[in-house]
Amino acid sequence: MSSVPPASEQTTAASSGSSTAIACDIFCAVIDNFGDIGVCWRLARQLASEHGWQVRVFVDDLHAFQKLCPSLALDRARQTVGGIVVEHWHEPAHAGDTLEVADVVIEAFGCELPPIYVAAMTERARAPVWFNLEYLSAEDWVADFHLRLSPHPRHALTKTFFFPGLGPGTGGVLKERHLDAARAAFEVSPAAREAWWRQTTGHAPPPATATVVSLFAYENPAVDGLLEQWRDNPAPIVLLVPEGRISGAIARFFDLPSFTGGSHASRGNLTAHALAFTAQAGYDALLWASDINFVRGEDSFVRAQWAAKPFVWHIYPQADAAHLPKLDAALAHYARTLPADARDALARFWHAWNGAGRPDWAEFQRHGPALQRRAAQWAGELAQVGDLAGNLALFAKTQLK
Ligand code: TRH
Repeated sequence: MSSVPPASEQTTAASSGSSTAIACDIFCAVIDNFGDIGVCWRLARQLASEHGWQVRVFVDDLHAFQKLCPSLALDRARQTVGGIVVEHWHEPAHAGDTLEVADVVIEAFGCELPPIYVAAMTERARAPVWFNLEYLSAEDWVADFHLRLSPHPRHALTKTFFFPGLGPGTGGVLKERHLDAARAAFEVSPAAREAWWRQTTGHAPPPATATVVSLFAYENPAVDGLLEQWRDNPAPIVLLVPEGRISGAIARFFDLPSFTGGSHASRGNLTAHALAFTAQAGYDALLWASDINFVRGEDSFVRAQWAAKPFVWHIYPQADAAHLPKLDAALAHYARTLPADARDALARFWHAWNGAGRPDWAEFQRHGPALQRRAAQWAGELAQVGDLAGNLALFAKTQLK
């Protein structure tokens, strides 16, 4: 499956809540951070709002979820948020208060479904469409494994592997239908920009001579050298740091006890604002308001690509450096048509940010115009692979016919 489903296949949102709507259960075990629930929640919202599916999310960590979705109650076993049912999946065997099996079952990132739920799946008149939604990887093998089937060893059930990816033949990545229009509206509106800066940082937008950088990253020893380079940069740098794992290093640089939301600091040509963690829907505006985005993990990495600005990826580190081929695979797509010198500079910077070398900001900036052009072009190329939710919904519908 390599293209966006035609509009006629997609526009079923009006059926939301009706008894004919496709029911979908998404199971999400949070390993760490926000990406597991971040991806599941974005997918859930899109399947509900754009495809009219009745979605239920089982998630085992409501605290992580609440950071992305502040209206979530921590003490409720079952609640409805924005039309989506959220079940606190509090033990591996738990499968909801009432054991209903959906038409489509998505097991995210290899989490194991409750055995009682799998048993109930076998009793359904028609077996549900069962997906194992994998982590995103830009590696070439992904297209070969996308949509491969895995028959259950004991039951008459088949699981389909659904692989997100950046290239043709993969499941693509999540992209809401309204996203480009929302970004364009933000970018052409000085009033929206002004309001965003005042609300998010408490300050007016910086002058056009400043380079605005958003910084969402894991702990990273390379940040100290980068902060020094920003401090000594000939033109102003405005740094926007959502509070999190890198905040301690920023605080140390500025000799502050902490750098939590609402903190500000300056040194030389560097001004930094700490931002409170926003609800998920608000994160895109941070990327749109910035000139260069440092992102991490999976979901913010994807959002940076749709923001069409140059970005630097702090990939989720894995044992035995298993993440490094994934980093290079992403670079191979993203940097494909860049002139050789800009491509090398980008690769050096990404590698340095991921532990190999020292990031050279001046070199990165020198290639700014080429990187900006490529970022915009790449967003167009990536869109050709199709939106993951649309691709998944289309495949599920063909199975349910
Ligand atoms: O939090 P992450 O590091 O998640 C990671 C990855 O998903 C990784 O692949 C996975 O193996 C690991 O978790 C367990 O980064 P990611 O994927 O970017 O998720 C962050 C989410 O947080 C994303 O949905 C954007 C959201 N977010 C907000 O909602 N508000 C904010 O202020 C910020 C900074 C992020």
